[in-house]
Formats: sequence, structure tokens, C-alpha cells
Amino acid sequence: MQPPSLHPPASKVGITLDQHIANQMELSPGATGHFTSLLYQIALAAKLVDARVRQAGLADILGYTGEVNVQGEQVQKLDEVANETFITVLKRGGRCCAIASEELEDAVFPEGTGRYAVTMDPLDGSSNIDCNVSIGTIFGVYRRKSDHHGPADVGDLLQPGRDLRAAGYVIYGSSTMLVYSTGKSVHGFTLDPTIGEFFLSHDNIRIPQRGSTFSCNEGNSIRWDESTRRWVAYLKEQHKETKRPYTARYVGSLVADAHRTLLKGGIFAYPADNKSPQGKLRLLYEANPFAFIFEAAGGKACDGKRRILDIDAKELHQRTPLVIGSPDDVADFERFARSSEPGSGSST
Ligand code: AHM
Ligand code: MG
Repeated sequence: MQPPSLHPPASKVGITLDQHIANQMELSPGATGHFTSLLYQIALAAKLVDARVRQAGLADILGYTGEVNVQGEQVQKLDEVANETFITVLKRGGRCCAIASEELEDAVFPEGTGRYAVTMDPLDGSSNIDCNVSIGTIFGVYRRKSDHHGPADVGDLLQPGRDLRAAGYVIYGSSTMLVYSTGKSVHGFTLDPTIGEFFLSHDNIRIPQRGSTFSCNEGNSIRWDESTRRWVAYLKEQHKETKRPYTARYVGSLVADAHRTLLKGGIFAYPADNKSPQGKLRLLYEANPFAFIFEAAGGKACDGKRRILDIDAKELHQRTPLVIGSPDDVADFERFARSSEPGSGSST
């Protein structure tokens, strides 16, 4: 059987991201345009960051990441540039009242009466820049909880993932793509760098029910619990009906690993281990946006025990184990995790 095409039908070829966002908002009764303009701002910031990422290879030649460039000016690191770009664009846009960023210890509260709170990892996987591996931006958008006539507060950011109004990511890879969801469906856009426009390239992304690839840092296996070790051993066993053994793929750049998993199916896991008992990845700006996208695409997202989107957010930089992927593959992970619970009596 032919796999379903990821590309848009002829009637949708040539749709830009801005048109797509506008069309989606027309379907929301009572929309004020604030949410639409916030998404436009995120797309603009992504294009600005993309331009800088594309210059990163010139670092040693022109000094983009060195101490001083050829003009003798101090040069910033790319993750700081990405952070400042997003914050400047969002502040100027006037729709955002609160920002949590991986790059900043504390939240930022732009002045004005913006009605949305944004969580973001402006440049995830930035340790990969030096070797030309894909990196990305991750974002989540919440409706403000506090009264928009007064100051925003951290509670506007500490909301559970199930209350996200939109989430997305940008992957700066062999091409640049922006993938976003407002909860019902997931759409991907590819940047045409010659004109600086994102065009719909992946309409209504649906993750396969089961995949044949697993993605995790097996170098950590000595620190994993027994059930996680048994789960990976299970994936490597021979069993034709369940497509085992699975293939391993691990870039070490969340956006790249998650993007591949979303398109091809399978599972990505960054479980807890005895070095990081709460997991490594961050709930607000890494796990929640991807959990929201994977669920909207028909997948699942859990921390091994709970649905990611139901976890209470208590701190801006809270960590969580993260398991995302095809529903059947995540269900397998959960089955192994349950088998380790006291009294389960199971030997999965
Ligand atoms: P970062 O936010 O410091 O870039 O770290 C997050 C990255 C993710 O992109 C990736 O999934 C993970 O860390 C890889 O971790 P490890 O090197 O431990 O496998
Ligand atoms: Mg990160």
C-alpha cells in the first residue's frame, strides 16, 4: 500500500503561512486578530533567526561567534541572538504580556495589554551548531489568565499544556520549516529562502499509528531504571509482526528527532535516569509544545506515567521525562513503565 502523501493537494499549493493562519482564524467566531498577529510575529522572528543560522558556518571566517568580528565589534552567541530576536519582536508586536525563555532565568513581562503568554526555547540543540546539525525553535502560546488591564504575572505562564492555544517549532535544517498547531490539526510550512516566505508543504500531518524507529540516548542506559532498559531490549528483539527489531535514530537535537518521529512514526524518549531523576527536558517550552503537536497529529505524549499535557507547571524551568510518538509505540513504553510499579505483578 502507498503511504499517504505528506504534500498538500493541488488546491492548496502556494498557500503561504500568513494566508493559512488567517484562514484558520476566520473559522473561529469572535476572533479579534490578536492571536493571528502574534503568530505572524513568531513567524517573522523565525525568519530573522533563520538568516543568522545560515551565516553560522561563516563563524570562523567572519567572527560571528568569536569574541570580536571583522569590524572589531563584540559578537554574540547564536542562542543569545535568537533569544533577543524573539523577545524584541514579541515586545514590539504588543500582543504578548509574558514570555518564558530557556535563555532567561526570569520571565519577561512586556508593557501593554497583550492577551497572550509565550513560552519558548529560542534555539534548542545549540550545542549542535558547530557541527552543522539541525537546530530549532520551540514555542507555546497561552491565553493570559490575569486581567489584561493590570500587570501580567508568572501564573500566565505556569499553565498546564492542555490549555495551550497554539504550539509549534521551527527546524533550521537542510531546509527551514515551521510546523504549528492550534489544537485540531498540524501543518508544516517550508521557507523559500529566495523570497523569505513560508509555503504550505505538509498539510494536516498525521503520525502513523505505529512506527519502526526508536530515538533515545542509549549512552544513558546504565542510569535508566530496569523497565526502560527492558523496553529498549524489547525493541531490539526479532519479531516480524510488530516490525521489530526497530531502527535507532538519535540526532541529539530535540526538534530534529521529534520532527522525524512526527513524519515517519515511531518513538522519541528522554526518560528519567539516576543523574536526572526529573528528566532532562523542560516542561514549559520543550515538552508541552511537542505534546500538544503530537496529540493534535494523532500521537501520544507521556512522562511514563502521566499525560504530559496534564502535568501541573510549578516552575518556569521545570524538567520532565518526555516520551512522544505513534500511539501504539507510546502505549508500549507505558506498559513497560507500569510493569515496574510495585504490586503490578507483571513481567512484560
Ligand atoms: P539544550 O536545550 O541545552 O539545547 O538541550 C536540549 C537538548 C535537546 O535538543 C535534545 O533532545 C537533548 O538535549 C539531548 O540531550 P543528550 O545530549 O543528553 O542526549
Ligand atoms: Mg532546549
